[in-house]
Amino acid sequence: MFKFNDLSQAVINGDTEQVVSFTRIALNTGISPQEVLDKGLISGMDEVGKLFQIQEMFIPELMIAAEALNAGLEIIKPCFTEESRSNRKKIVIGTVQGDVHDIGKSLVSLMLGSKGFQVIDLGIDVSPADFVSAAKANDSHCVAMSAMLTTTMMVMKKTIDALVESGLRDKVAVVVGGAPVTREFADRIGADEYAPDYLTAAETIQKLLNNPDDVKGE
Ligand code: B12
Repeated sequence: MFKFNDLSQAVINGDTEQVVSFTRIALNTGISPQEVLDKGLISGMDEVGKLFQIQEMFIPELMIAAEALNAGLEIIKPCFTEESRSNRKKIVIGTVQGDVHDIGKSLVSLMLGSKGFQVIDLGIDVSPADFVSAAKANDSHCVAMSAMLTTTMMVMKKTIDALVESGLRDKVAVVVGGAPVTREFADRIGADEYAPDYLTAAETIQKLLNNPDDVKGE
């Protein structure tokens, strides 16, 4: 019988082989991809975060755990099929400059893709200039930024400033997220929206792009 705890523990142990095998078992048992993600993979990574905080885990182990989680994600990805191809609005997404955390950003990316958006994922350590040129080159409707460090949060503000300078700010919605980011912070730096997790992120962006009047920057 499949137990979510076994999958979480495999993430904590950084055991890629087990993560892959338990993820497959869970999906074959008929458990929804959403549950496998939330109760297995992400809850394992949450525990890793706690162990890191109390110094029972260190950077190399964190990296191995992240790799194992990503292997599970690769198996789940195809389960999030697109709801419709009608929604081809373009979203440029990335983790801001100086920041290499990509798991949360990739989950947001995945959900947006499953909602039918065209997602241009710039990866990690993305400079304000790169966000601007990608938004311009792709004629994108939204720029979504992720930051996981208090030290990199302000790069979001720099990116918004760069969008203003390039004349693009009125044309693109800006959405921000990541563990240290709050709605209050998002308002303060002039973002249009904030979301605390990947599900809310996809819903929020969908609403925002379908109701452009709600875009605060306009
Ligand atoms: C895994 C991890 C790493 C891995 C990252 C591997 C990878 N491929 O991503 C590695 C080992 C590389 C790493 C490095 C570091 N890390 Co680290 N890391 C973590 C850890 C344990 C988990 C992060 C994670 O993946 N969570 C799981 C995902 C699913 O959650 P999430 O990222 O929050 O994303 C969700 C939401 O935030 C939201 N979201 C995310 N992005 C976006 C974007 C948008 C647009 C929206 C709307 C929503 C949204 O939706 C997501 C899904 O629901 C956290 C601890 C924690 N509790 O967060 C520390 C943590 C973020 N790291 C921390 C630190 C300090 C570091 C280092 C500085 C350590 C060091 N001394 O070197 C370096 C920094 C490297 C750098 N320059 O970026 C601190 C940050 C402290 C702070 N407040 O600044 C944390 C909080 C740990 C701690 N408690 O101290 N880390």
